[in-house]
Amino acid sequence: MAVEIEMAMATAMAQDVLAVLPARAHDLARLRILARRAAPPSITVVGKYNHGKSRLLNELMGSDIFAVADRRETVALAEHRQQQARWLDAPGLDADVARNDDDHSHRAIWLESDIRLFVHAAKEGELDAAERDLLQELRADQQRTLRQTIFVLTQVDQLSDDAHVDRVVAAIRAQSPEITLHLVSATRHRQGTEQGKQLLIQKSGIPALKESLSVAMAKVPPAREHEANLLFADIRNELLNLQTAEESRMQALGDLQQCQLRAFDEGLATVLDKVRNDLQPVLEVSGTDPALVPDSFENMFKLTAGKRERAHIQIAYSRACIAINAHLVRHGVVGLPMEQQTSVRSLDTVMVAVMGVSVKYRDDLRRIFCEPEGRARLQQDFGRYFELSEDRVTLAGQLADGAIRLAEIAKALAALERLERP
Ligand SMILES: Nc1nc2c(ncn2[C@@H]2O[C@H](COP(=O)(O)OP(=O)(O)OP(=O)(O)O)[C@@H](O)[C@H]2O)c(=O)[nH]1
Ligand SMILES: [Mg+2]
Repeated sequence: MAVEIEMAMATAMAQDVLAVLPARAHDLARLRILARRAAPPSITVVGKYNHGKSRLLNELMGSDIFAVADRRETVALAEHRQQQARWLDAPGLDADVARNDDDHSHRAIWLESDIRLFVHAAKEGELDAAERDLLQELRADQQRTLRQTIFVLTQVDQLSDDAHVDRVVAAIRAQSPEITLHLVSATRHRQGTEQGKQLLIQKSGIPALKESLSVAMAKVPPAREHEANLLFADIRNELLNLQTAEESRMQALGDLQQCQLRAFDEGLATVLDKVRNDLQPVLEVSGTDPALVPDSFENMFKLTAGKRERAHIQIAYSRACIAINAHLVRHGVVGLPMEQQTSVRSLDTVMVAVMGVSVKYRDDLRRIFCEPEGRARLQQDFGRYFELSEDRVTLAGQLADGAIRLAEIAKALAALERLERP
């Protein structure tokens, strides 16, 4: 596959993971670099400005590639490939001086490098707080990722005598007992090289440091393997934890949804049973039903038996509505959905939407509340409005969001799998 397509695919897959775990951007970028397992080891310098980082790299490479000066010199990341290594010269760390420089250093230390040369100039004496903190962080990182840090005490020729060197070394050891110190003088190395003085070269500490570097370089391939596995496992575990949490959240929401629905349905059935029983006396009538006898013109303003009966029917119907409405309100069914609302507020109730407004006779009550089809329709129609109530819609929305999130997590896991085993 063409390299460009491969890279585009890797980017897309990383995006799938990032969509769920945005905080893993750095780890994914690092994995991207680790994907090129066969690339030469990247060696970078870490330390405060003017401590001799660039010059140290030049001595190690044997050529003056990086700019050296007696002031703040390196301000961006520079790299050079030589001797099966990728050498990275980074700016000095001094956040208060220039933030951008620190970003470059940060990139070199945490993203690009396999091996870090921690550089500290001997004439500065012991380490300051920022150096100690960084060293601590690098040590912790080495334990976790197996990326190595080598401590280099530079410019030792600047100290007056060996006793002075011993004092500085002792002070640093007291601060950081675990570190192995490499005492180095770039100046001596240069002089020794130019003048062909082997003793001076040896005394410069550069050959010993080169030795340590080649040991460290040999450890880079397994370290990269380890680090990549570690990062993949970390990310996968985080995704799996999210998945488990999301699944149990969904399960709980689903249970709640079921439980609420059952309570609504069963409660409504109980209310409708009671309504049916309460209606029985009203529905029983022997002989001609007076409610069915229409009023004559002359009886228009008189209280007839028909009118009284129809009033009874209305009262019974109202009672039934009140009982049902109490149940609806208890379960949060309080109004019609927006799209069903009319300009006549009194008609904007679930009760009217389901039952209509024309209940006049005993037959109407019987049909609506007592016959199986009528009951089934009430159960179904009120059930539908229950699902349209605010809380139920919110709950359904949460479940839908959860399903989307679960799909995103599954996609991220699949993408991670493919990134790990392309
Ligand atoms: N005497 C002596 N001077 C050195 C040695 N190493 C570096 N220097 C001098 O220290 C100064 C700073 O060296 P650089 O290598 O530019 O320092 P740096 O750490 O890269 O500095 P920035 O790029 O600003 O962070 C230069 O003048 C170097 O010549 C050394 O071993 N002995
Ligand atoms: Mg420099």
